Order: sequence, then structure tokens, then C-alpha cells
Amino acid sequence: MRIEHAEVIVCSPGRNFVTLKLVTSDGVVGYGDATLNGRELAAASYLRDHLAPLLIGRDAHRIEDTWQYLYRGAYWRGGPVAMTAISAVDVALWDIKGKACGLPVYQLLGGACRDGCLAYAHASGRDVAELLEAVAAKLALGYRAVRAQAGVPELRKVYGVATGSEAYEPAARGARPDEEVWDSRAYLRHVPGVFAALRAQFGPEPALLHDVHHRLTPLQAAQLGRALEPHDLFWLEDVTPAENPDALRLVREHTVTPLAIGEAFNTFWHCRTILQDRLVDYIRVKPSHTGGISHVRRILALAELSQIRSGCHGATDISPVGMAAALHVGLAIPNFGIQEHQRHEPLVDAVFPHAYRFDDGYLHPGDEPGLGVSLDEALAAQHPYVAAYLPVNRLADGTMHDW
Ligand code: KDG
Ligand code: MG
Repeated sequence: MRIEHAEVIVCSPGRNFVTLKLVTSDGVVGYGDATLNGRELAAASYLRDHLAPLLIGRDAHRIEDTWQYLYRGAYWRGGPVAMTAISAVDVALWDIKGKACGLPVYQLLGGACRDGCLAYAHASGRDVAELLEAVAAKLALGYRAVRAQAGVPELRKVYGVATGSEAYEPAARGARPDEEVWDSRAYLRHVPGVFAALRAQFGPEPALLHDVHHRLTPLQAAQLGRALEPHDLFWLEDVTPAENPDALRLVREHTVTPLAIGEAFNTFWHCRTILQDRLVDYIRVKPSHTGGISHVRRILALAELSQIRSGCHGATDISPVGMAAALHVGLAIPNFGIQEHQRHEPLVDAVFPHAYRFDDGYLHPGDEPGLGVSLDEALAAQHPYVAAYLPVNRLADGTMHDW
């Protein structure tokens, strides 16, 4: 079964997605997600101009060899653009293998280790009252775990907090990134009270998560982790800049609040120190940016040795193809932790009809052969690419600040 056709489809049904479509000599179609938020066209070009021509004529069943060829065979390794593109190839090949075998991908990965994947929803509010309402709404939908983000009184806008009735979307459409003003001290003063209010309202049972978006120094992160201990967080995410695992060491020494990191990682090499030294409790690598199903499952197998569990990134910039891939992995690994589920808008679900489903707090990838996701190309074509960027942060004096 040879790969005969490789095509990159860029569409924007409300937000941008890059999808790789592979077609084999037997007519089997496989999809991979190559969406790199705010850098979509770079990943599309890497795929279209550099990887797609290498795929034509290759045996579609040789997933591992293709991965090795594209990663180990390349002089320029790693980085988000290349790894997003390789991820899409790998995921599309697993989709093809599943369809060729008549089995859902999770069966090829060893079969289900659980009945469903615990999911967490997003809730945000410009103030505590609005956040309490948003969390209540997510619990009413059946979620047992909710990520809670709140506005900070001294700050005009806070990333991750919806600004009105519209759901929060990580990237805003426009030719340049929005600029936001950040103040870590104001944020640190406010957050513990927010979680005290959440626990007072909802009691001890719901799992509560919080995302810091890489903005604190190690000492500030340690202070926040300690201040949140009485409120029993499921995890505190991305407390310090992602590229320096050593920063987490100091945080770890001072707090027992569970930590998560990894949504911006793209290879095992970003994870090595963290896994070896057990610097977090949850690792957020996912098939879409971290080398596909093949590479992510290796990272998660190593994580298991350190009692670290998975917490795959699942914001809206992970397309339904990427979400399905994460769910097949999540269902099949022993050390699954939780799956992020920032729901897509109905138009996105219409462009990518899918078999995965949410029920009573859990996601299940479904039992269709392959990933169980397709692409309505005619509908996708009605929604062409629109430039969009994640925002940047500056301090009040204009200094650029970390993500
Ligand atoms: O593209 C980046 C977003 O997906 C990210 O900023 C959202 O932090 C995020 C999360 O945890 O979902
Ligand atoms: Mg995050």
C-alpha cells in the first residue's frame, strides 16, 4: 500500500487549521493535524514543500521507518514547525493503518486501559462572580474537572479570560499580535482568593486546574503553589518559561501543589530532565506538535517510569484530528491523567465530522476504523485562511514579558 497523494489543506472555520491528507494506492485516506497556532503557514509550507514530495511512493504501513526518515534522517532536527509537520505525517499514517486493519487506532496501540478519558473544560470570568457562573455552567454539562482563569482587577485584559459573551479563543484574527499588559505581583495577590471562592462555592469534589502561561519566576511560582495548597488544585500549569526545566526544581522544593508543563514541547529532548528528575506530575505533550502518536507514546512510556501522567493539550488550536489522536493514545496508555477539552465551535465540528464524544465527564475516541475523523473539503474551502496571532505581553513600562 503506497502513498500516492499528499495534500495540505488550510482552512479557517472561525479559526485556522492545517490538515494533511494522504491517499494510498488502495484509496485509503488518512488525516493529520499540522495546525501551529499563529504560525500556520510555516507548518503548511514545511509539509507541502519539504515533506510531501518525500512521501510519494513510500509504503504507508511503515510508520516508524517514515518517522525515523523524517526526523533522524534530517540534518535540521526539532523545532515546532518541523515537528508539527512530522506529527501530521505520523498521525495520518496511523489513521491509514487503522482503516486498513478495520480497527480504531487505540486497538492498534494495545487496546483500551479505561472506559473513557477524564476531560477538563475551560471556564473564565472577568471577575470572581462571572467565573463562578462559568464554572457552574461547565459542571452542569457533566465535567468533573474545570480549568479556572479569572481577570485581575488591576489588569485591563488577561490571557485565557473571555472578554464578553464570546468563548475565549487563544489567537485573535488580525495582521499583528494584540499587546497585553502584565503584572505578576497583581496576579499573585489575586489568584489565591479566586480559588478560595471556588472551593467555598463548589466544595472539595470538582477537580480545579489553573494555567499560569509561563509567566512567573521560579520563586513567584513557588509562592503561588504554596498559597494554593489549601485549595487542592488538580494541577498548576506552565508556571515558569517552558524552555528551562531547571526553573521547576526550585518550585518543586517549596510546594506540593501538582505541576504540569509541556504544551510547547516538541520532542523528547524537552522532556528528558523533567521526566528523569520528576519535576512535574503531568506532562502535556500531544500528538499534534510532539512528533505524532509514535513519539508521544514513547515520551509517555518514559513518563510512566517516573509516575508522571499524561495531560494532553487540547485547546481549540488542536484540530478535531489532533484531538482524536490524543484520545486514542489516552485511552490506551496505562498512565493517562486527564485530557484538556476546550470545545470547538459547531462550524469546526461540521468541517471535521468526528466519532469522538463527550459523556458524563469523559471523552471517548469512538470505534470507527482509524482516528474516526474526516474532513468536509467543500465546507473547508468556503473558509479560507485568515491571519491570526497569539497576543504578546509587556510590563507597564513597556518591557517584553515571557509567555
Ligand atoms: O496555541 C497556544 C494555546 O493553545 C495555549 O496558549 C492555550 O495554554 C493553553 C491551554 O492550556 O489550553
Ligand atoms: Mg496552557
